[in-house]
Amino acid sequence: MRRTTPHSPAFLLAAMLAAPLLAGEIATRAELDAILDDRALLEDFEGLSVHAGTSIPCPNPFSSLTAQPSWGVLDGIEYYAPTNVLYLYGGFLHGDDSVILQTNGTLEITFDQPQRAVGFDIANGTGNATFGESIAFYHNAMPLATITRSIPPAGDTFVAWDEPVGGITSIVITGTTFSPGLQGPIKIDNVAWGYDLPVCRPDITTGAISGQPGYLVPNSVLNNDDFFCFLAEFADQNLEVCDLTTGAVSGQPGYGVPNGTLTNDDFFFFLALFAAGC
Ligand SMILES: [Ca+2]
Ligand SMILES: [Ca+2]
Ligand SMILES: [Ca+2]
Repeated sequence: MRRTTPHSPAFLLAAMLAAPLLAGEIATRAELDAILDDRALLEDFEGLSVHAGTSIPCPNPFSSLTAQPSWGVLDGIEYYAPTNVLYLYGGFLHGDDSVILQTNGTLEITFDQPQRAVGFDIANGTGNATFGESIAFYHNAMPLATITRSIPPAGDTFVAWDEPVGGITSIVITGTTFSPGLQGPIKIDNVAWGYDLPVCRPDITTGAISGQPGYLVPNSVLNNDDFFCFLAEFADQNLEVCDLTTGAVSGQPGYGVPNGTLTNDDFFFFLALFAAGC
């Protein structure tokens, strides 16, 4: 069957250049929940009872693989403190008793799969010191964003990031100011994630010729065949492959969420995926 290419090379180049920036901070837990939808996983660290004001050291790194099964730690995520002890602390969050994961200096969170969006609470359990924290999000070695927060005594803050293209693979939280020369405590709780993205989303095929073996079978290689395969499937109105988003504007509702129709927005979204590489 003869295929038509819907766009000229000049159009494709223009589309590449017009591809929007592809990520944004999520302001509220309600917004994060809306993105994660029914895939949401929530780690509240309540699997172990910890008396208020006391702490229990945990394995470091801490994950479902290293924790006692009875602690009920969720799969797919690891917490690691590279310079200090990691422990579960019986503290307060939003004014209520809560078990909180705590360390000093630096805390690294790593996911088994790239995540569309991730968020969590950071608490300040002290009565008199303001915490300064920096929260850096990564896709593998590539920095995505760094958010800094000042958290007043006995307060808490919510931090979340949306990375629809490529996803978040790790987070590094650093206590920046507590007292001179001392990196501050890091206390996190209610970590939410669960929207796995394929490791290489724009890798959709092995070859570009419909009907050949390997067509629409990803091969862990991203090249022009994937691009031309997308074009062909787009021309054929293949929703399963090509419906990637509702709109083309990062941060708007529906960004990165399929909506059952194919428009230029889906095409731009794929271009952004392709340009981002793997
Ligand atoms: Ca908790
Ligand atoms: Ca491929
Ligand atoms: Ca669409």
